[in-house]
This record gives sequence, structure tokens and C-alpha cells, in this order.
Amino acid sequence: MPFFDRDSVAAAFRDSYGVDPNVVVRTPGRVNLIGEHTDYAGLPVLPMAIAVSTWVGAGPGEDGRIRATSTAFPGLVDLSRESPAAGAGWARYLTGALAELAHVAPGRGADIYITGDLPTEGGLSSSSALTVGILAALASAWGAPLAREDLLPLAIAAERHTGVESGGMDQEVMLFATAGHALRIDFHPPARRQVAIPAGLAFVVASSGEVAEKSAGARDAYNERVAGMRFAATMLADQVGVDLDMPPTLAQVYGVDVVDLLVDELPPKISAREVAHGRDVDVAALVQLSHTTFDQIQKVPVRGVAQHIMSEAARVDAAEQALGASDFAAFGAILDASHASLRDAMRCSTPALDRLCKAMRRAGAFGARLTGAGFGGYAVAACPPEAVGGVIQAAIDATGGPAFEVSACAGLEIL
Ligand code: NG1
Repeated sequence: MPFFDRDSVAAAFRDSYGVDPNVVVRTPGRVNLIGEHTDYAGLPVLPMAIAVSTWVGAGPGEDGRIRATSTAFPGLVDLSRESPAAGAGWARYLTGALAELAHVAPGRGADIYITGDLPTEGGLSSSSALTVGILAALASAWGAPLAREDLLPLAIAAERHTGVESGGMDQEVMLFATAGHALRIDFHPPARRQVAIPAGLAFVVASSGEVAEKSAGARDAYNERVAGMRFAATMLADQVGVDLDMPPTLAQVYGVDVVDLLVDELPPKISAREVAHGRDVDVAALVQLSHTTFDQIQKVPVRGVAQHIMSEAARVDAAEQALGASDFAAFGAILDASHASLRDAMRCSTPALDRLCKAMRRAGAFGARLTGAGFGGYAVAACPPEAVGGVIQAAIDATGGPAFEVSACAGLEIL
């Protein structure tokens, strides 16, 4: 495993640009323990930050140019600060961050060096680590460091420039995690609390061997789930007489009497036009995403999406209680139930992820599930410490790896 710290990142920056950076930022990856596809519904999540991280070195640049290199991807990105053309690949996150930082030190350029050991296949949130890291590093490099509470909305907005209508879980845990704790995040109303990881519980993350491509198929599949969640919320609110704030979220009807029964009666698939028909709903607002619009006539799954999200929100509470009671068997069973729901109702698992989770359970894990958006990427297993080696080996045998142990670490560090 390569080793990174402030000195090694600063030395590599010097090799690229001939001067020292004036800031180095470490942003951790994250593994979501439970609460999958709930954040954009306004319902809770329980992720933790992990030691594998994205490192960003930055210093002021010349002539209003932004120059950036990443050891994960070849080539130098060279953009104008004033009119950064929409980048391709990882540079899309850079242009998103620049758009959100337009008000900070306008006209100034920067040199940026990006490296780290956070896998980029999907599920451990490398995209958010990159965006959070770039925002924090640029603001500091320009002498206008941003407080974490101010970075949070900018980072969420920056990521959405890529066309993925993501929730806010990743950015929040990266900014507010503390070592030894998962972070329970509520969005409706907003709240966060540290949840201690009890002794005797270890975690392994493992790759499915499939990349969840957020610039193509995985982005569209993800946005379909967001749309399905909105359509379900709109129909349920209509039935139980709740006035919805736009955009609609399932959080606004969660816990309302009889809603759970009505979820099972939602149509399997429906389009925005059909949802709006005969209801007092602005169809344009229903499909408006941050930087794009969802197709009004595309039918998307709603029943399965709502069934997963509503049941997953209840599993977050149950999992937090199981952690508090050090009831690892119960905690593992909740992870397994989450995976089954993601596979059967949300339909965002893959055969490789299913095989991987099964292999890790057989090797002694308390439970295992896909983590992150799915469609490939990573899975997480909760296991007894003595089973870690066997679970890692089983994962590698199932998919070829990588697989490794992770523990809860602190959030963003500005060095
Ligand atoms: P991943 O797949 O780890 O990037 C995505 C979203 C989260 C959340 C999860 C599903 C992004 C940046 N993040 O995570 O907000 O919705 O899926 O729980 O798209």
C-alpha cells in the first residue's frame, strides 16, 4: 500500500509545479453501514469515514489558469478560471467545484495535485472525496478558508453539476466524522450524531470487480431512482392529504398513519405525466433536477423504490440500536435484509455483488450488503475481528478483489 502524508504530497506537488503547495488536504472515503438510497429521500443514513483517502495539494497559480493533475488518471487538465469548459472524466468534478467557488477570490488561478489510495470503482465515494478536497484546498490556497458548515452545501451542489442528483450523505460524513464513530445523519429536519462503533465489531470492504460508471449508466439508473422516489411521494401525499414541499421526498410522508400499507399499492411503474394527471402538481417542477430535467414520459419503477426506501429508513433506527446494544447478530441480519431489499425491490445490485456478499457471510461475517449506489462498486461486511482474514480471502476468491479491513476514522483534515 502506498503511504501518503503532508510531506509526501507536498514533495510530489513540487515535482509537478516547481514550488511548494500552500495547503494539503486529506479527504477520507466513506463506507455507508446502513441507509442506502435514503439520503435523497430526506431519510436517515449511518455512514462512517475510512482511512483510504483522496489527497489534494494546492497553491495559487498564474494568469487565472487552473492546472490540475491526478495520479489516478493521466494528463494535465488546464482550464480558464473565468470560463472553465465543462470537463470530461474526473475534470467534471473540478469544473463543478469551480462553478460553486465563483465568488471566492474571483479571477485567481491555482495549481492542483491530486493523489491518494481511495478506490474509484464506486461505492466508497471517491467522487465526493475529490469534490470536497478540491473545494477545501482551493479556498485555503486563495487565503479564504471555508468553515465545514459552509463547505457542505457547496460540495453537494458541486457534485450535482455532473448530472447525478445525489443526496448529501457523502459530503456530510467526510466533513463531520470522528474516529471510532459512524455518523447518524438526519435530513428532515437536519441533525447529526456520533454513534460509537463497539469493540468486537470489524468491517471489511470488497470490490465486486465491476465499475459503477457515474458518467453513464449508473448516473441514469441513479436518477431514475430519485425520480421514482419523487413520484411515489407525490402519490402517497395525495392519498393521505399531506401538502408537499417541492421537490417531493418520502421523508414528508414517512411515519404518517397507513402510508406503509399504501406503499404496497403503488403502481410498479409510472411517468411524471401520469403522476401529474388529475392532480394539482406542476409536472415541470416534478422532473426538475439541479442541472438537467428528467424525462416527463419515461415510466420508472415506483413501488419497489418506495418499498425499499421506507423499509431501509426503519432499518437505520434498528441498526443504530443494535450497535448501541453490541448485538452483532442483529446488526448483521439488518445488513443482510438491506441487501435483499436493494437487490429485489430497489434493483440496484448485480450478480457479482450478490455473490460477493454471500461469500463473505459464509466466511463468518455477521452480515454483508452492497454499499453506495450499487450497480457495481463495493460491498461491506460486518464481522468478528477473528474472521477478518477469512472474509477478505473469501471476497478475493469470489471476485478477484481488492478487499481490505476498514475502521472509522476522522473527517477532512486541512494540513
Ligand atoms: P456512491 O455510489 O458511493 O457515490 C451515491 C450517492 C449518495 C447516496 C448513495 C446511495 C453520489 C455522489 N452519492 O453514493 O448520496 O445516495 O449513492 O445511498 O452520487
